[in-house]
Formats: sequence, structure tokens, C-alpha cells
Amino acid sequence: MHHQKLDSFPSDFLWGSASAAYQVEGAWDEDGKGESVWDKFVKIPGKTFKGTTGEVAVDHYHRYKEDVQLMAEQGLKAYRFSISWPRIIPDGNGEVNEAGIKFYEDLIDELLANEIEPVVTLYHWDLPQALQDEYLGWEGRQIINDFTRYCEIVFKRFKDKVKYWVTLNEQNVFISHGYLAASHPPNVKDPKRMLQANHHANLANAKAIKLFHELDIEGQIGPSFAYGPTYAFDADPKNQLAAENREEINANFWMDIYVYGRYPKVAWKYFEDNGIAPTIEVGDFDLLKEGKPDFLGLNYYQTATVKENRLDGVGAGKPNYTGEKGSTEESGMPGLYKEVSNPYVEYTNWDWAIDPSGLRIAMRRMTSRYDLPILITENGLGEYDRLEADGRIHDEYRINYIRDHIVAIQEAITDGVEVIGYCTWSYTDLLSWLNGYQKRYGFVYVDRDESNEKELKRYKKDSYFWYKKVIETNGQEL
Ligand code: BGP
Repeated sequence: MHHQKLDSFPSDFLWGSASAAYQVEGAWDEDGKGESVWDKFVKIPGKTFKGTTGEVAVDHYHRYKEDVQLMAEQGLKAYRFSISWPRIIPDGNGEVNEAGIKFYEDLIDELLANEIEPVVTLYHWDLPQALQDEYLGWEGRQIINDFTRYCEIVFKRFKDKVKYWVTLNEQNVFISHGYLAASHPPNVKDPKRMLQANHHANLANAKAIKLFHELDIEGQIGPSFAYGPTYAFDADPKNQLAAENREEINANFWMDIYVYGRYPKVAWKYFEDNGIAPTIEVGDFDLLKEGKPDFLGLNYYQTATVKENRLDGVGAGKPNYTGEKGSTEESGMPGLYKEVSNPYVEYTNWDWAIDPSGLRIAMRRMTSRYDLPILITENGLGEYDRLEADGRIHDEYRINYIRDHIVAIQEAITDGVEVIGYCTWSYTDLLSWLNGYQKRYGFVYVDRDESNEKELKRYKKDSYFWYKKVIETNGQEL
């Protein structure tokens, strides 16, 4: 669709940026915090890039005031961060740790004092290890009540200060990496266990949303989903069908349950035929229907392009976690699809497609299927950055990336999509779960690397100043 003129961004548009507790905070065992599954997983040799951990990360726990000051000076309107469950309840379902609550209360107060809207993610992957030990975490049904209790504690403490809440971050990523690829905790490769854990995550998500609505909190809540739309490689019907397969298994299967409380038929039949469909209990679908989100959070990085893949075709290949361009192995799901490279787009050094139109397509497809407002909870470019001798970082590649994606959002708005805001990933540089510290996303450079924490000094990148202008002009000056 071509437009004569693009609509302006709404005047209350949330120009934001994001982070996650484990990736920025550090202080992994301070002030009564319990161990999380990530604290433990990163110690398994070979699991993370050069053995990196978030034990210190970028020390946001001790430097949050300095970080919020940088946001304030930039004019940031919203900051999305996550609360670490084991800081609030160290063993997951026992005593509350007041010191943990206090850290987030101080952070929220600091944001509000600087007129920055806090957007709180309740779960960004750092499950209390104690729950993993007690009942296998997401595989145990008890997680539904324990997660809801944790949310209730947090809702009640912060309900007067926080208006935007994200339940689970990228359920599709933490479940598939955790239970199929064994590249996240709990380090399992078992599709049946994966789908059972996933069903519980769906129920926990719904129950927390239902509770939020029952508590009559003034605000909005929804999950954040990692949606990368699928393209068929060409008009060959076989490849078109492969694209349908990927959309059904990787997108509809996850988002339909959030919004409609049901699993789509084709995905469900596929899992049943393969003997891996989850066990459902009486009342599950009622609860799933009662937990309808107010908005959908969208984490968008890239699209995928696919071709037909026969039953004896290619399976999961190793992704590129090293930043060596072109090192991604061929990958697919036998019988469904295989990923191929798209000749129409450029790729990053980590082989991620750079495709702003894909963001517009994602928003359009979500609006068409779900008709809910969208909050873009993540979007950004992970690249190598160079700190110059004069303390500058010339990241024009990041500026170009974000600019093109902002234009895509404006086009989507003009198409008729309702958008609450845009949070870039990430505010400061931070730990990438599997790619160490060299894959940088921030507006603010943090001087540390894999082997040396140095002084963790902050530097403003060129993109910091550029985004400041974007915010000031409400997206008119890009
Ligand atoms: C998303 C996660 C983020 C962040 C981002 C970038 O999947 O929600 O936490 O890590 O991806 O990914 P990566 O660090 O792998 O480059």
C-alpha cells in the first residue's frame, strides 16, 4: 500500500527503550537475591559465548541512577525493564525479600521523577532455580499458581506507579531454546516436554492477566512475542505451503492461545500425530479464554524466508553466535520448511536479516488476526561498535536500522494499525544471552568485554543523540 502522506505519530506515543534484569543488573547474589536458572546455566562449559555470564553484566544494579540520568537527558519517554523473580521471592514461592522490592521501587521512582514511563516485564527468563529443583519449573503445573502469586505481590506493590505490564517475554524463545535446542535452561531436548512446559506457560500467562483485570488495576497488560514473519522463497506452491507451515507452528500456535484461548487446528493436529501434544486438564481452556491481553507486545528483529523441506530433509542447524558472517548452518523442520537466505535483504554480522518492511508486515498480520493494540517491546541492531579515542562511537548503521524501522511503524500506523509505543533493544549495551558482550545494541556504549570488566564506563553513541532528536520532534525528524 502506498500512501500520499503518512500519519503523524500519536502525541502520547511512547518513545522507549528496553533491557532485561539478567542482561544488565549484575549483583547476581546480592541483597538476598535467590539463584536463577540462568545463574546456574551459564556455568555449564560451552553454553555461552566465551563462558560469559551476567554476574556483573553492566552493573545496572549499582548504577541505575546514572543510567536513568542518561535516559532523562535524552528525553526517553518509556523504559522497559524486567523484574527478577528471585530478587522478589528468592526461592520462588516462599518469603518475600524486601530488599529486592526496594531496588525496583527505587528504580521506578527514579524513572517517574524524570517523567519516564516504566514498562515492567514480569518474566524475562530468570526463573528461580529453587522452582526448577522443586518441580521442574515450567514442567510442573504448580508454576501456574506460583507465578500468579509472584505477579500479585508485584502488582499490589507497584500498581499506582506502573501502567504498562508485560507478562512473559518471548515465550516462544525461552520454551523452544530451553526444551528443544537445549541452548537455554533447563538444557533439555525433548519436544513433548517442551509442549507441556509451554502449555503451563500459557496457563500462567492467562492466570496472571485474569488476576490483573480482577484487581481492577488502572493499566494495560500483555505478553511480548518474538514474531518474525515468514516469506515463501518464491511463488512455487510448495514453498508457499512451507511458509504457511512456519507461520502456523511458529506464530499462530503461540499467539492464538493468548488472544482466543485455543490452539490452531493444523498445529494441534501436527503435534497430536507426532505424539507430542500436551496433556490438557478440565478447565484449562476456560482459563485461557479468561486471560485475554489488553495489547500484544511485539519483539521484532527479522523475517524468515523458507522453502519446502521433505520428511528426510534438513533439521535444526547451529545458529551464528560468534559474529562470523555467514557461519549460520542450514536449518529447518523436516516435513515442514527449511530456512534459506533472502536475496532481497542485507544481513548483519550475526546473519540476521535487516528487513524494516517485515516489521510493517508483522504489525499488519497481527492486527488482521488479533485486532489488539501493539506495543513494540523490542527492535534493534546487534553489531560490533568501536569506541574511538575521543570517546565517540559512530554507529550510523544502527541509526539507519532504527530509522528505517520507525518509518515502517509510521507506515503501519497509516495503514490502520494501533501502536502504543516503540521500545528499542537496548538502552545500554548489555549481555547477549548467547553472544557475549561483543554483540552490542545500546544507545549507550558500556566499556567492558568478555574477558575484562574494566570500569564499565558509559559513553553516548551517535545513535543516542539521533534518537534524542527523534523523540523531541515526535518522529518528525528522522
Ligand atoms: C530477544 C530477547 C532479548 C535480547 C534480544 C537480542 O530474543 O528478548 O533479551 O537478547 O533478543 O538477541 P541476542 O542477544 O541473541 O542478539
